[in-house]
Amino acid sequence: MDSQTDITVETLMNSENPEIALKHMQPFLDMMMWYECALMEIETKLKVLNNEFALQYNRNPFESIKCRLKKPLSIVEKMKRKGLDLSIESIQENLSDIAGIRVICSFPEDIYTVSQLLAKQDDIRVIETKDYIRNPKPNGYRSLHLIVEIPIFLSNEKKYMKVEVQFRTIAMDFWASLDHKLKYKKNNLKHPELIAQELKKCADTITAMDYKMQEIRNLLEE
Ligand code: 0O2
Repeated sequence: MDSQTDITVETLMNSENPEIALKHMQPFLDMMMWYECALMEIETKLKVLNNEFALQYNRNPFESIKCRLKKPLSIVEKMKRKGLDLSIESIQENLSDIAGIRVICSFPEDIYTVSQLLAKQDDIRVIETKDYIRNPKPNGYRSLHLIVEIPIFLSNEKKYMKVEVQFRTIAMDFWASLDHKLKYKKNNLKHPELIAQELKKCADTITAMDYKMQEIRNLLEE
């Protein structure tokens, strides 16, 4: 480990000398830039697929994509929660959701089509797949998560960076944003269990609707 990278993010946050803090901040800023580049790479790959589909099959495999970089404070909180050392190396090794991209599709089938097309590209390494569509979470959460590694080409090196790609339908995304509110407001609610039950029912209803709409789409395309 070189003299810069063994400075932890925590030390940086506590530093009373801004110049020293900025100097030591550089490895962290570099790392965030690498993640941002990785996001751009995946976003471009997805856009290429979308353009190709639009031209060849007259249909878009996804409706929208949203990219996000985890906030530095959330990175520190997550590392602390997991009881991990806050070095740059440890952050890269232990967190796989610093760079996140959400792909919103119209139909469940499209999720598998796009994710497979992305996963089979020869510069992508799939590290982990969590299929919460085939195996929904008990609260009703459904999405397909891929943790992938993608190379980014810097001026003098090639680096593999991890990106979490979440695929879900429009309805699943709508549901997840409401469910996200429950997670943060749970302690201030009068009847959190009741809300959770109602959300679970909604999850099941929208799933049935997603598959029904897919059936109709397939009939229309026959
Ligand atoms: P945020 O604010 O969206 O970033 P890990 O991240 O690996 O430590 P875990 O639980 O093994 O934790 O990962 P998992 O299940 O793959 O979930 C990662 C992300 O999926 C979450 O990130 C959410 O974005 C989303 N997610 C997972 N489960 C749910 C759920 O029940 N409801 C909703 N709305 N989203 C979910 P963060 O960091 O939790 O949140």
